[in-house]
Amino acid sequence: MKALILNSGLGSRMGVLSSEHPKCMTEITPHDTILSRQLRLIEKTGIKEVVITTGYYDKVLVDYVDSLELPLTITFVNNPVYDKTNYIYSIYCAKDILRDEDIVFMHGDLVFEYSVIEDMIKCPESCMKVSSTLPLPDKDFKAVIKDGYVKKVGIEYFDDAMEAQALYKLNKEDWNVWLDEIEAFCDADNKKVYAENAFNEVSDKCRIKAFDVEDRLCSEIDTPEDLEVVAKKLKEILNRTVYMCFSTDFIHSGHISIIEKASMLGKLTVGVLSDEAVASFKRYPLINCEERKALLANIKGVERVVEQTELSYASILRSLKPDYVVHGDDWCSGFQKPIRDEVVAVLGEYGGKLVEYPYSHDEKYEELEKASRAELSMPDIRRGRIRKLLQMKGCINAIEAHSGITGLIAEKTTVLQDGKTYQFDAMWVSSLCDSTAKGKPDIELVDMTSRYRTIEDIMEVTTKPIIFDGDTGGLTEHFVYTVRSLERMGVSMVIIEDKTGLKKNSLFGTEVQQTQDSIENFCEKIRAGKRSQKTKEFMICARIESLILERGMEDALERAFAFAGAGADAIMIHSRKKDPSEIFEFIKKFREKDSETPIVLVPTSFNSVYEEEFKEAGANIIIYANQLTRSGFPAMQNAARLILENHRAKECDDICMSIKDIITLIPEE
Ligand code: SPV
Ligand code: MG
Repeated sequence: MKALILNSGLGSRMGVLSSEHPKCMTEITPHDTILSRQLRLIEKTGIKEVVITTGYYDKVLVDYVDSLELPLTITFVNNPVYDKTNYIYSIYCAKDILRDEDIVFMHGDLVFEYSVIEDMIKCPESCMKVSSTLPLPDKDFKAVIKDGYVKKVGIEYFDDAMEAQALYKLNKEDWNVWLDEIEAFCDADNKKVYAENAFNEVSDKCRIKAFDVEDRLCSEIDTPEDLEVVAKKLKEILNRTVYMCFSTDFIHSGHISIIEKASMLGKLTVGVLSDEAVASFKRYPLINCEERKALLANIKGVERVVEQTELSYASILRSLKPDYVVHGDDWCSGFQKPIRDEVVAVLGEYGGKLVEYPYSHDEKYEELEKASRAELSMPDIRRGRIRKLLQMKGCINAIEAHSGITGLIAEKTTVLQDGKTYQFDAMWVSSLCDSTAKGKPDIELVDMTSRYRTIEDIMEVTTKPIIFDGDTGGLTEHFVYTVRSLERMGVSMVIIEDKTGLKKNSLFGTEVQQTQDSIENFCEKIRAGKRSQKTKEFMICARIESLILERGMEDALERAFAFAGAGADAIMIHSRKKDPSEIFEFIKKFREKDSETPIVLVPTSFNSVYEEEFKEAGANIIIYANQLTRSGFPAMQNAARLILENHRAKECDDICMSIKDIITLIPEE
């Protein structure tokens, strides 16, 4: 597509303002002339080639355009008889480089806002700018419109007409028809009329849609009075405010291009989504919010950056009240749709507008996103994530995973509720569920090599951090090796319980023989583990079984303080009572003396408490330790039973996941 700007004329109604240069060089803002603004906006649309017809002060004009140093290929075509002809002849002079091209064609004295040219270019049909809201001018162009298409253009038409300006987007088929007629007019020496006179002869074959821009700015400047009005409106437009929000941690050309477009609408404020909000719907950001803010603040067109702390735009929009919100149209469907709907509603409260640009699925960008995800799955990046999440959120949750597929469920399950997105923060590799998946009892029978294999299976397909159930940790001499292996694999935390001998699952309580380790012994195990680890990030959590074994609150607290003193990075207190009061009592008493050490809970029995209540009480990690296993296996048993009962599989189809859902859960590499 080429742009054609007609700048041959005298512009005599401008008086002294055009006495030493062509009218298009008139200043309209402290930074722009009519022409420099037109060229900048043309360039933003992606058009690379411009044809400018010259005449009056042609050398001044050419030198001026050169001095702008714009990244455009500009061809000047001189109309040697500009003072004796109208612009129909200027076009005629340029016809050979204009034929067979889609073009945007405008008068050189036209000032418009960016969205006008942008929307006209997007229009699939040829079109001309009209306005249904402006009054019909006495002496300027009007377009006669029938069924939405322009039939005649001229100053003499008033019936069925709308105010119109010489700004066209013309597809080459229509343009060639009009250009042929222009050629015919000029060949017949009919050079003193408007190019539109030629159009009026062929409007049945050259279909131009009336493109109604209503009261958006698109005006010509003929007189100093016009200049005053347009400059004032332009100032208002340039003071408009625009808001967009980014969650990205790398900037690519797609971002640059949407920022450029957004900045054309007004002063652009970029919201940078907080780490917590990003982690809640996408993935953990590779760089933190402050760094992402710095990245975006330095992009051309961005006036300022602010932090947006929630996925919902509602509160930030109500406080900033931007004239426009800009976003890609990818949020028109899918999980972001409710957020978009809310934006539309909030903008409606004060008359703001939503501007959406087509979202481009570019393989290059998808590769970048994939690479970022891959990076997040790397041991060194993954390992420190629990500490970071604790810092960021105060209280996090984890769900059990015992295989690649349960890891993917833990990784991907997302719930959108009240404008917020919820995902699990981490995964728990439970000894109970890992053993159960292997058909074995939870008595430290599944050896470490096999447990590591489970971790590998999960890590291979996920990025979320892992908390490993280390049972008793085994002998201290063995535990130090376990710590190093887990650390090397990228596990974030191991939880070991203060029991010795043949460990049985805690939920048996006192129904089975279980031996609690001595405080001294267990403290030594913790110390040895801490000494052996190679990174600062890895965490060892000490799990206290006193309440399970009915040894009382005092014993639990004594152990908790001793284990924290021995260097434990967190304390897990366990209970198998439905009533959560002993858990709350422990938290309260522990927090009276230790406000720092994170408290971990596994609310399998005391499952009526909400996360927020645990958080308020002072807990930091909530582990849903076995729910995928406990819900999954009965479903499988049921399917197996249904097949046996019916001697075919049809009856169990309704309880089976569709193949399509399975495919989308498991991404292809
Ligand atoms: C596990 O999930 O294996 C645990 C937690 O250790 S519990 O089963 O509650 O003991
Ligand atoms: Mg266990």
